[in-house]
Amino acid sequence: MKLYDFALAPNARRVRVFMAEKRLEIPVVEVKVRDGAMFEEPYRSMNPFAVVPFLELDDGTCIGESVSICRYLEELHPAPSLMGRDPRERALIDMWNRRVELDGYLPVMHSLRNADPAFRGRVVPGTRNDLVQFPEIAERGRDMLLILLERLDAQLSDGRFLAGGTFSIADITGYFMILLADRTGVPIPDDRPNVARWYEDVAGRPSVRDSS
Ligand SMILES: N[C@@H](CCC(=O)N[C@@H](CS)C(=O)NCC(=O)O)C(=O)O
Repeated sequence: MKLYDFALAPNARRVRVFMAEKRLEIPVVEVKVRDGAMFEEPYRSMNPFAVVPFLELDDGTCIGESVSICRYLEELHPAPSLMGRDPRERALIDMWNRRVELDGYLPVMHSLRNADPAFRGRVVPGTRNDLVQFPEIAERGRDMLLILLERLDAQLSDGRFLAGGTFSIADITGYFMILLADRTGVPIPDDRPNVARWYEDVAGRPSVRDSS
């Protein structure tokens, strides 16, 4: 098995944190994303969506999508569990991970790509074209993030982690959402103390500290 990675990429870091929590060591191939290596062979055939991360199995199968890679690793190595130990836990963790990913991580990612000049011509991940950057998308991404943070602050008022008392994939997704938001100039608002406390807690985990 090999993980195709780019050290600075938040989605690749999500998988590396997941692996570190499970103490998994998988050989890593660094793809030079800034040079557009993912559009070249052999990477293009391995992952036609031209993004990292992706996981190559020993039989040549390639699995893209950070959450799908994590799902595969969780099933091979169930302990410690990061995606739930029974149907109830699995559903709740999946629910929080989806809420964070759909309502926060993706809007913020689109916000960054529509605001930062470094993403001109690269507005959609895994593409190079002349799509224009829309400031309105950047702004709406920030609006969506702030709505989500209000909801997460309420959720975190009586639990240490997003899906309750146990660290899970939802916390990993949430942590990188906050990092991306910071890059768009939106820090955690002062009136979201539970989010701030949770973020510091997650940031202090060795798996997270060592993933950069
Ligand atoms: N939904 C995919 C997104 C993967 C993605 O967007 N990866 C970024 C790095 S964080 C990438 O490879 N971008 C290539 C580009 O900028 O064109 C996942 O969760 O793995």
